[in-house]
This record gives sequence, structure tokens and C-alpha cells, in this order.
Amino acid sequence: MNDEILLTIDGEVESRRQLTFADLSAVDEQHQIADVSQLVPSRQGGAITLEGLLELARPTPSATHLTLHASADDFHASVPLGAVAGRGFFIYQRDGRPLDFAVGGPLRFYIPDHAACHSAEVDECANVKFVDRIELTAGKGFDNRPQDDAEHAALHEKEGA
Ligand SMILES: Nc1nc2c(c(=O)[nH]1)N[C@H]1C(S)=C(S)[C@@H](COP(=O)(O)O)O[C@H]1N2
Ligand SMILES: [Mo]
Repeated sequence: MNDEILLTIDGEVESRRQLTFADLSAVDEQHQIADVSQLVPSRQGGAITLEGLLELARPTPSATHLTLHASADDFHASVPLGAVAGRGFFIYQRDGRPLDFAVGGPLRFYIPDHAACHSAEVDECANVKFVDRIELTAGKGFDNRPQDDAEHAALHEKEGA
């Protein structure tokens, strides 16, 4: 269904957005990555760049962090905007259709060259799956990524990974 809202962008932005699959697909070609496997061999599908989404919502000067929300499993990560701008992207389609929940849909964030889990702000754990809201925040926003090996192992056990 093309009129279903897949993503909300809010917080410290000039223009709050609620985007459907059709809206995401209509974003200018310069912000689309047709086949992410060209960049990341282990990932499939088509993506929209973080840059493209920020251009739609226009963060205010007060925005310092990108806070990613996955309401499906209550997972959240907040990373410095400067560290991911220009390289992060969101996989949102596969063969022209919305990304299935089973593979991280509606949107799956990916940062090339991320650090190992809980070794830095921009780590593998920040590759949030099931993203349905992007909040621009002044300072670090809500973040419940695992903080140590035990928490991390417990999360992956829960994920069945
Ligand atoms: N929504 C959501 N996103 C998530 C997680 C999660 O539990 N929920 N786990 C994170 C962690 S800790 C890691 S290491 C990566 C794992 O991605 P993978 O499933 O592709 O291996 O996803 C991240 N994104
Ligand atoms: Mo992780």
C-alpha cells in the first residue's frame, strides 16, 4: 500500500515529514542508491541516502544528533550527525517493493565503515533495523544500544541471531 506512512522525520527540523513508500521512491535520483550490494556486498536492495532525507526535513542549526527509532522492537540509537552525514543510508526497497520486516524494513540504516559493536559512537549496533522514525536532536537523544559484551550477547540471543 503506497499511502501507508513508513517514516516520520521530526525533532530539530524546519519541516517535519511523514513519508510513504511513494515519497521515498520519488526522492531525486542523486540521493538514491539503486543497488547497495555494489557498496556493501552483504546487503541487498535499494537505499536512500541520509543526505536525501535531511534535505527534505532540513535540520535546524541546533540539531547535533541523529536519533534512530525502531518502534517494532523498541531499539534506539543516537549518533553524532557529523559522523554519519555524507555516508549513512537507509535501505527501503527491494525489487521496487517496500523492504520486508523480515529483512529489517521498513527502513534499515547502514553506515559503511562502522566500528565494532560498542567500541565507538558509530558502531555496528547503530545499524538500526525497522527504523520508522528519525529524530534530529539537540544533544544525544534516547539510545538503548547494548553497552557491554553481556548486554550485547543477550540482545543477539533475543534476536535469534
Ligand atoms: N531494531 C533493531 N536494530 C538493530 C538491533 C536490534 O536488536 N534491533 N541490533 C543491532 C546490533 S547490536 C547489531 S550488531 C546489528 C546486527 O545486524 P545484523 O542483524 O545485520 O547482523 O543490528 C543492529 N540493529
Ligand atoms: Mo551489535
